[in-house]
Amino acid sequence: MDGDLVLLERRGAVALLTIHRPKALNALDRQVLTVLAQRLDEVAADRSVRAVVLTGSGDKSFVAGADIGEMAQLTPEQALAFALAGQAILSKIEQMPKPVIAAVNGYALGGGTELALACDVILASTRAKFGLPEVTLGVIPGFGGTQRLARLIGRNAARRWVLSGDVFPAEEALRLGVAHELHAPETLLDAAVALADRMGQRGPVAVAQAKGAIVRGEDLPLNEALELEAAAFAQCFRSSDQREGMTAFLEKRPAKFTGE
Ligand code: DAK
Repeated sequence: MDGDLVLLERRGAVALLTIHRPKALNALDRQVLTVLAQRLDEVAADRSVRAVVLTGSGDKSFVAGADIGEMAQLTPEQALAFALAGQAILSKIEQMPKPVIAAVNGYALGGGTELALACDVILASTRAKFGLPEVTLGVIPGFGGTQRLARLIGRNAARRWVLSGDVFPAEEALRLGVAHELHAPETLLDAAVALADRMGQRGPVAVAQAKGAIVRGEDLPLNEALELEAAAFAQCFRSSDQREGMTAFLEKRPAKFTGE
């Protein structure tokens, strides 16, 4: 069934999405992308979900890229539509008002690295491998890789990855700030769920406003980005979460946030 291509499990307030196409190392074909978009809409709309973890099925691969067999057949017009569809899904992750953590459990190549880069946090297995090998196939990264990677690690380091197509070990991703933390393969998922759970316990309105301010502010000059931050800060004061968070502190008790 199509729905099985991206499994959705609940771990308390955390939604765990697992890309499940093991015979192709979880490569992203059109069906997987369609189901992933649906799953992301589902978890975004579900108010009981406070944070999301995204991972790949099995112990070998997070996502081994866009599906090469499918891409091989594309006309230039279809390639444009494919790239735009992939970019739209990654934008869903960036614009979702909830934290999304990538648990990179193995190969994250091409579209796999690009998918992880759209997430808020990347936790990687010590066995993970990252890279943008598109130039080895005669194309360029099409799901935002040339843009998000350069913004994150600087264009100099990004050129090293993109122009060579080399595959990099998890330690290099950590050194460059692509991955936030490395974990043993057996503890990676628990660490990702624990971090997502912690983020999910914070004030949901504040978390959403903070994520939005970081993502939207990145494209703005500093003075405009600071205005955006001030507006987001003020927006928190329209929430009961703000009153609850501060009252709870003053009353020396844990806050009970509702996301209102
Ligand atoms: N697509 C389709 N099938 C894939 C795949 C992929 N990306 N990666 C692996 N598979 C399949 C293999 O074909 C194989 O299938 P069978 O032969 O068993 O039927 C199965 O998964 C197991 O793979 P291997 O036998 O190759 O396993 P190994 O352990 O030997 O090697 C590997 C693992 C990850 C090193 C190797 O599979 C590999 O190099 N895979 C390709 C990695 C790659 O190049 N990924 C980047 C894809 S390019 C754009 C939009 C998007 C993109 C670009 C442009 N526009 C529209 C402009 C994005 C591009 C990419 O992501």
